[in-house]
Amino acid sequence: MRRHLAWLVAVMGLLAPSPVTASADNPIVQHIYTADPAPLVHNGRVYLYTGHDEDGSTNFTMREWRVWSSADMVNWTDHGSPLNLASFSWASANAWAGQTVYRDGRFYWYVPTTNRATGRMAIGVAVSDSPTGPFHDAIGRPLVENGEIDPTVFVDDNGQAYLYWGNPNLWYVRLNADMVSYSGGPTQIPLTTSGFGTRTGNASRPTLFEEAPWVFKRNGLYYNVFAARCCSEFIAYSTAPGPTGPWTYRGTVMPTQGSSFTNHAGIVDFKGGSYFFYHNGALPGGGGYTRSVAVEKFSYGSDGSIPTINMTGSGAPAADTLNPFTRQEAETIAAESGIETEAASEGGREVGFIENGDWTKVRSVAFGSGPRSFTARVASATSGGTIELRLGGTSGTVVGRCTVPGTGGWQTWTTVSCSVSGATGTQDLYLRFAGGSGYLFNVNWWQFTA
Ligand code: FUB
Repeated sequence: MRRHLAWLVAVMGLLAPSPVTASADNPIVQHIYTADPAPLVHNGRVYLYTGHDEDGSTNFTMREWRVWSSADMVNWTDHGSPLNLASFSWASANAWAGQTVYRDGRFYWYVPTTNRATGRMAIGVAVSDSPTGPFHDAIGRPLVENGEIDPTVFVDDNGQAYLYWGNPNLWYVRLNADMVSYSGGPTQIPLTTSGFGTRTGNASRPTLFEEAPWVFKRNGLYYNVFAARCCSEFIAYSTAPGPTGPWTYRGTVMPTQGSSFTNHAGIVDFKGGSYFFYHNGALPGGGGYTRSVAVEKFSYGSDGSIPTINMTGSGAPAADTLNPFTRQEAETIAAESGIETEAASEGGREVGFIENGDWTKVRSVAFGSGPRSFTARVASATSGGTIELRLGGTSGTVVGRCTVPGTGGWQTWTTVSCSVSGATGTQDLYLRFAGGSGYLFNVNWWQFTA
């Protein structure tokens, strides 16, 4: 998807106090449309599992799931798509809202998708030894199927895991320790107005619960954060003393905002902060079927309550700094304009489809007393161009210029270096790409030298 961010910067500037940086960092993924965020914290990183609204989607056209990760909540690495409809031999359409959980060294990704044989939505489960995949269908058939959607999985302190899902109802099953089978049958959680709020004007749905449950436990209290009312949805929550209830409605988390008629929440604690993930239609061309994932930081009340959280263009503050003296993937990005990512022949992904004036931004880069040189892994089937290293903005101070030659192919990689001066302290770094017309070059990774 080719797009430019001037419009986004202007619009998001209206939603939030003007950030110090020169661009909006929410939505956190800006080169494709994403939806239905499900964060997972593991070994000092937050992994973010999302859906992918295809360009031009007009009715939840979604064929694959995507993975992103971050060590600081602002710079997100694109890990591509390790799971798609073809991963499930029985699935025919609708790669909708899932969640990944970790247990005993493996990652289990629960997803709703259409069962070709029945034409109904079913819940599948994929498994991997790595949070970024590859994932494969764990059982070769739906784990559970009743035409309802949006699985969330929670493992209680005693090891009992629960799979919840539903729209229009709310169901759970007790998962076995293998995470790919369950004991007992699906059980319905009573949708009472005391438990899930009161909806008016819809006799068949008297409570606010619509879809997208997100169940977790904090300080002994069980939370169910869900998409409420339709449409447009808002995010609400209920709490309970146990994993199956009884639930008490606690109110709004995120009001209806952001030009998508759905919303979908995911919540984690990370590096001392609490973070609320959601989606909206904030990117150019965005809307109800072309959504984008965003994040806000928040604090629980002393009574465990979740405050009202509004969508912003600035997003979360950095939870950490980024070390430029270790190899950084070019596809680790806080904001961008014009670029895309694709698989690199050397492994991982690269930033590609770069044209003159495109850029990527990396936030909170800890330069310390200042690097002396910059190295990048690059390839170009044309005559290359220049990587401009700028501080604070796309027209900020240039601290280095690296020439990228033609290498004879888009996957013919070479390493280029250039000197750097004037980059000290912790600053936002912009890699601005310059050259002639057409595609210039690809970048796999970069690194500064002290
Ligand atoms: O993304 C498809 C569907 O839209 C999800 O399953 C729902 O939660 C809503 O976000």
